Amino acid sequence: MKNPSTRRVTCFLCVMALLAASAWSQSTTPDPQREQRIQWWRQARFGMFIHWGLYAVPAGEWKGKPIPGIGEWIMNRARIPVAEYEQLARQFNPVKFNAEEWVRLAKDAGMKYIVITSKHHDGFAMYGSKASSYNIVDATPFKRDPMKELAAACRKAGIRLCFYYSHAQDWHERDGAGNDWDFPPDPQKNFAKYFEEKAKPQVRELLANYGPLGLIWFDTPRLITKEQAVEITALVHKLQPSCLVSGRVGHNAGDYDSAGDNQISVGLVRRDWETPVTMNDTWGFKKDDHNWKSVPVLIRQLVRITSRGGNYLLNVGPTAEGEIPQPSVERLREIGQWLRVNGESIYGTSPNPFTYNLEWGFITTREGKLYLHLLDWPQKQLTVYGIRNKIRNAYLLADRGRKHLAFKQEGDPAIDFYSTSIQLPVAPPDKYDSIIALEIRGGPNVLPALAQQPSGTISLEAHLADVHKATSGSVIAFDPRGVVTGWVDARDWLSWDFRIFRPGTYDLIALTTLRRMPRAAGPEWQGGHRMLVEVAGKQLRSTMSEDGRFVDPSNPLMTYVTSKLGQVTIDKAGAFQLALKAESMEGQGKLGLALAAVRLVPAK
Ligand code: FHN
Repeated sequence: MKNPSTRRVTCFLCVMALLAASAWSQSTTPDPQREQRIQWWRQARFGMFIHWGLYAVPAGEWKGKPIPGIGEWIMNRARIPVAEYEQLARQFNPVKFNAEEWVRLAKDAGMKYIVITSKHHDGFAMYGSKASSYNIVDATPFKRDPMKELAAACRKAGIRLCFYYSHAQDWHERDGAGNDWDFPPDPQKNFAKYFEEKAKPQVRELLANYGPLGLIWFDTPRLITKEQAVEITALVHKLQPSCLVSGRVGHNAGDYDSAGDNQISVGLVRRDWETPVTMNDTWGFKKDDHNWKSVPVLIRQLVRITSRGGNYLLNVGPTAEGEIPQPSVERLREIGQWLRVNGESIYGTSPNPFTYNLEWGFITTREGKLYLHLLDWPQKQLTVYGIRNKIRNAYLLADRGRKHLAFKQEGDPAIDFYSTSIQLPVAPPDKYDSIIALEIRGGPNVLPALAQQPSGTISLEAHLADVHKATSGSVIAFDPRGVVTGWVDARDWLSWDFRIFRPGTYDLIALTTLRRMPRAAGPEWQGGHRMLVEVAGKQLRSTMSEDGRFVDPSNPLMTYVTSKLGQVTIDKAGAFQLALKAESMEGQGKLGLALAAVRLVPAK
C-alpha cells in the first residue's frame, strides 16, 4: 500500500499542478462563453508573433557597443534614460512597411493569426493612441498607423489580428513596472495610477478602433493584482466578447495557458496552451543575431507542439525600415509549402493519444484518422506498438494518388500487446516530415499503459511518474518542461508502472537536464547523487555522473545529460514497476536532481 503522503500524479495532474502553480495559467471554471471564443484558436494551431517597435532602430547596439540579451529589452539592459530613448522615435520611419506583404507572408506560411506588439515594455504605442502621445502616429516622421493597415490587410486575407500589449511593464512611465533607472523602484510606484491612466485606456482603444480582434496577448504581469487582472480581462470580454485573453494577463484570469518563452511541453497538457518561440535568439530585431533555427527544427517544433495539443506562435522581428528579415521570410515560405501538403495533420487536430512520447515520431489525430509524423524516415517499414483500433487504410499524406500502403496488425491481447507494421517506400516523400495517415473508425483507441517501444526501449518519462513525497513539506514537483524540480529531500521517490513485451537484459539510463537559467551563476549540471533503483526484484546502486550529453534540437531548453544507473535482466513479459530512490542528494545544493526520464535500453 502507498504511504499516506504518496501522491498519484498522472501526466494530466502533474501538468495541471505545474501550470496551476504558474502565474500564467487560466481559470479552470467551465465557461461556455470561453468555449465559444476559443474554437477558432483550437483550429488555428499556428500563428505569427511580431515584435516591432523603436528597439528596431538600435537593433541591439547602443553608443557603438553591442548590448547582450534580447533586442526589445535594450532600453532596460543598457539602462537608457527615457529622455534619450524617446529620441529614437524621430528616427523611426519604416517606409518599407507593407501590411499586405506581411499578412501574405503569414498566410502563405500557413499561419492563421498574427499577434503584434501594440505596445511593448518600452511604453511606445505602435498605433495612433489618444491616451498617450508617445505613439507612432504622433511621435515619428512615419505618421501612419500600421495597426490600421494591418487590420485591413488581415480582414481581407481572413487572418485573425491580435494585439500584444504590455499591461504592467512600461519603462516610459514613472508608475509603470520595470524602470528603476529613471524612476523609483517598483514597490514605491503608484501602479494603480498607471493602470487607470494608460493601460486601461489603451486597451479600450485597441478594442474599439481595429475591428474584431482574435486575442489580446498580455505579458509579464508583474505588479498586477488579482483584481486588476480580472478587471482587464473582463474589460476585453465586455468590449469584444469573442476576443481571447492570453494566460500571461496573470492570476489565472486568461482564457488559455501560455508556456514560457521557447518552452515546449514534454508531456500532454490537457488544457489549451501556446508556446511563443523565437526564430533566432531575439524577439525584437537585432542586427547581429544570426542564430537562425533551421526549417527542420521549426517544423519539428510545430509538430511536437501540435501533438501535445498546443499552439505554436512563431516570432519575426521586423527592421526599423519595416522589413521582415530575409532569413525569416525564407523559413516561413518553406514551412508554408510543407503545410500546404500536410496541413490536414495539423489544423484542428487532437493530440497524441498516448500519454508518452513515441520513439519514432509524433502523432496527431482527428475523428477517423491517425497521423503518424515521421521526421526521421525508417528503412522500408514502420512498426508502432499500442494501436488497438482496427486500421482500415494507410497512405502517405504527400501522395496525391493516396496509394494504399500494405500493413499488418498483430498482437497478444492477453499481455496487451498490439503491433502495427506499415510497409514504406525507400525514400521519404517529404524531406522534413512525411506523414502516414491511418484511417480508423471513430476516435483513437490506444494502450493507456506505459509500454515498451518497437526498438525494445522503455522510456519512463519523469512527468508520468507516481511521486512519493516524504513529508507534506516536500517540494518535489515539475517545471514547465516536465522536468523534476525540488527533489532535494533524499526520502522523496518516484515510481512507474510499465509493460514489457520482450524479456531481456536492459541498461538503465537516467536523463537529467541542465539548469533552466543558463546565465545564472554556478554549475549548469552536477552529479554525485547516490541513487537506488528497484526493479523486477533487484536493487541497483549508482552515483550520478555524466556519461554523455545530447540536445533535443526542437526543444532549445533541453540539453540532456545521460548517466548509467546499472543493468537489469527481466526474464518474462508482463507488468513491472520501477522505483527510483535517492540514498543521498548531498553536494547538490538547492538544485536537486533535474530528472527528465529513466530509460531501459536493450543491452548490446
Ligand atoms: O519580456 C518579454 C519579452 O520581451 C518578449 O516579449 C516575450 C515574448 O513571449 N515575453 C516577455 C518575456 O517572457
